[in-house]
Amino acid sequence: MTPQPPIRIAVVGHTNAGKTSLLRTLTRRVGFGEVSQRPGTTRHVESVDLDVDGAAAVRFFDTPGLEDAVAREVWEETGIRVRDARYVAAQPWPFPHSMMIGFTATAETEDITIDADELEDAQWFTASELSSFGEWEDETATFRLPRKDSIARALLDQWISEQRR
Ligand SMILES: Nc1nc2c(ncn2[C@@H]2O[C@H](COP(=O)(O)OP(=O)(O)OP(=O)(O)O)[C@@H](O)[C@H]2O)c(=O)[nH]1
Ligand SMILES: [Mg+2]
Repeated sequence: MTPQPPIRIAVVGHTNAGKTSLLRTLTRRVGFGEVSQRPGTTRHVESVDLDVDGAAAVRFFDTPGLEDAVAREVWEETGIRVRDARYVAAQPWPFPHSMMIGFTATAETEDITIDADELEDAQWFTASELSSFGEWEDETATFRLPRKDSIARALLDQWISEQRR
């Protein structure tokens, strides 16, 4: 019988939640990856197999914590350094196997250098500037807010109300 390829499972979650430790336990490989009390320990995706009868039945992928992924993506796509990434909410996304995950973070630098393959534009706006943007449906507006049912809008609305306090 031809061996079946292993089931592939990625372990994704907050930093320092015990992702690498979980995989060490599940696969009984005490030397897998690096475990520490510090956040941001796992820096790259790394796989580890769960063997059954000498063949890999499940291939797990350990991943960097979401907070690190946020900081790396913001840096790669805008050239801005951010810290204190904090999870706010998540939303299923209608493409297969996807989920939008919303974070806030504090910028440490302000200069923007966009990655033109990923972003069309990036700019800074104050809360009052954002409040004057048109609604998503208003095609006459120069700048429009995201749809009301989107996570992008929820993040913006939350941030605007915090700035007004
Ligand atoms: N009390 C307790 N501590 C745990 C458990 N699992 C992991 N830890 C501890 O939590 C800390 C983080 O564990 P890691 O496995 O490095 O967590 P991680 O999610 O891979 O972290 P990053 O790679 O930094 O995102 C370590 O000090 C672990 O010893 C658990 O089930 N209970
Ligand atoms: Mg880890």
